[in-house]
Amino acid sequence: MMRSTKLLFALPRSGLVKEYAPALTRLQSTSAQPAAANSKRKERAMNKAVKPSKSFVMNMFRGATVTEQVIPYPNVLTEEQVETLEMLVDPTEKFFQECNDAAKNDSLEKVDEDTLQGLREMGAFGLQVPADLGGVGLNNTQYARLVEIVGSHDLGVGITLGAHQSIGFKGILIAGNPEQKAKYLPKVASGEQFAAFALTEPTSGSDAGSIRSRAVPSEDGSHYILNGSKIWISNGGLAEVFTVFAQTPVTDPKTGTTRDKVTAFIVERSFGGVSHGPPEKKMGIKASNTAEVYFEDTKIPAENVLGGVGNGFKVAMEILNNGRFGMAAALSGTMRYSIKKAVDFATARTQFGRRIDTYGAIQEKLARMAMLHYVTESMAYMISSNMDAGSKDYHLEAAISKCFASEAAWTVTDEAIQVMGGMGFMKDTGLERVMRDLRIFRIFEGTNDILRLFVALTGLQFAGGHLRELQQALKNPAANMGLIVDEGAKRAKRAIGFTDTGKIEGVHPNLKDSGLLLGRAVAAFGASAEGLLLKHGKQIVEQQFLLNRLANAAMDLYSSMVVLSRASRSLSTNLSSCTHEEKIARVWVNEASDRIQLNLTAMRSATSISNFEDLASISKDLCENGDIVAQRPLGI
Ligand code: MYA
Repeated sequence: MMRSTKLLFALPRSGLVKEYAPALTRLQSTSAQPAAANSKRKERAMNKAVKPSKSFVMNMFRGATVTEQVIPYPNVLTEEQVETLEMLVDPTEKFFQECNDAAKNDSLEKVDEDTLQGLREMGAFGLQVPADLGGVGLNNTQYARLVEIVGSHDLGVGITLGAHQSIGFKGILIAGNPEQKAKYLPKVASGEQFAAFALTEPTSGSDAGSIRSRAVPSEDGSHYILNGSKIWISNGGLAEVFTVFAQTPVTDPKTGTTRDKVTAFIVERSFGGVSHGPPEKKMGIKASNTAEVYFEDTKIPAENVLGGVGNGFKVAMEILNNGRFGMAAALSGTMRYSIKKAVDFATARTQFGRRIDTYGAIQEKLARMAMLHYVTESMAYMISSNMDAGSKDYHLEAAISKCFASEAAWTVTDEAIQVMGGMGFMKDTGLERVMRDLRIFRIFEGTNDILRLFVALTGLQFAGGHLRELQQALKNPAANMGLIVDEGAKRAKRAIGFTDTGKIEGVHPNLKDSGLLLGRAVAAFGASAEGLLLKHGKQIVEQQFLLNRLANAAMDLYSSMVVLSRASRSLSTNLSSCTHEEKIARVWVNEASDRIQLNLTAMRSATSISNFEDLASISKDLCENGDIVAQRPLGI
């Protein structure tokens, strides 16, 4: 405390006020420049009061390492839950090896009925539905382990099952009332009826709040009439039960004004007026059904409103947040499959008189593939465990895991094909289908681009809330000395070039240096986030070149924390693979730390900023021209 106080006075309080007050005001004032309505909404959101969060990622944005959810690496399963899982893992693995043919499903563009029936018998349609409602009653961590098996064998089947339970009826599970659960969950858990999640529309993809489907209440309030159309709905041609999002008129009791807000509904095909288009022809996950779904004067009983009238956007976000870790789990299974193929090939193939796994070029590929897999798997189970432990603060982590996993699985499978050379390119090797299947994962369930913006803006909103707290505190320093001292000390240390010690408690001594690197990187990240807020104020919402880099740095920080934590646990428990994991963690954190520095520097370097301006202008030239602008070198 003595030291902090001294440092606070190194930057006199008047200096703190002088330096930060105008910028803090910029954070609160309304924007001078015109902005789209959506941006205006986001700018307003930057003013929201700050709620405390246990999320490691959220707190990184204010330069703090809050490790409650990340260290020690969580292990939530009871002995009984492990036993249940043990009873399920082998039969599931065996089923996919012996009864499912991914190549056949892909070429037939559907999952054959025998496979579906086998999955029903295994309970695969209701893995997380409580046992008393006909499901298997697994928690998120147990579910992740089974989903990993599905992902390692057949992503088309994975999406059929995932669109059904990870998003299709997940809303009923997490936001349904007891009557809704009792009525619908048994039928969907048994697989007797398929479920689907109907959000996306022709004019509403990433901008989920802009849907146009509309449900109008009847005069007596007993039902709604729904009209609208949805596109690219997984299981859309198969489902009997839909979670549908539509605009409904909502009257504000305070002002008496009525405006449209999104409401979620449980819609049965049997309600009438529900139809669908033909199965879409897709690049991958061909075995899963994707179709347009139309609602024409569909009569929905009022009791089928899910999560309250006008709360549909939040319901949609909660469903998506809740399911995203599943993608990381499934894709860590996919990576395992691709890596095994590459390793089998590399250890059997001889060229220039040596096995190719003895060459550095191949070694680097295999090692990087293993690292990407390790990070993804560590994230999946860290998040599932946090969720099982009751955390509500996992949204940013889940979004990061989805982005990371979908990019890592793409890279890993691409590199597996590269290791295998011409053999990797052959259809029979089984990687070509996986590559096609994987492409959609960077697009659906929130594109990686939109999720990066979501991570960066939500984190900045949180950091901005803390800055405003500081501003309020500075108005009454006597009453807020503690906060002012802590925050002032942090900034004063930075001002005199003093680097935080960066120590993260709980990291194994063997990985001490990596822990220090990460701690320092978090402090630098917090300073950069604050710098962005002070420089741009609420206009930061328009700075996507910067937000992207901030999100990339956030992903590197979280991935580093996760692997350090897992490897530390393995070292502490002397797991047989602990030295292998230690090497992975060390290399990952070293390299991530370099990337973080690059990204943070790019956000403030004059050259990068000028590059961003040029890039925006190059893109504008293209779009204005409607084609490539540069003349052909031959002139013809
Ligand atoms: S389904 C379709 C997927 N579609 C999307 O994911 C849509 C992406 N868009 C969005 O998420 C939102 O529109 C974004 C915000 C993020 C762009 N959690 O003004 P706002 C709150 C909690 O920023 P917008 C598919 O692909 C926010 O704080 N809250 O909103 C099938 C604010 O609150 P308040 C959130 O700019 C895939 C309010 O909302 C979140 O309009 C099939 C407004 O915020 C959030 N995330 O948009 C996959 N976002 O008002 C199958 C915003 O209080 C599964 N908010 O300030 C496969 C599984 C794996 C396999 C399994 C095998 C078994």
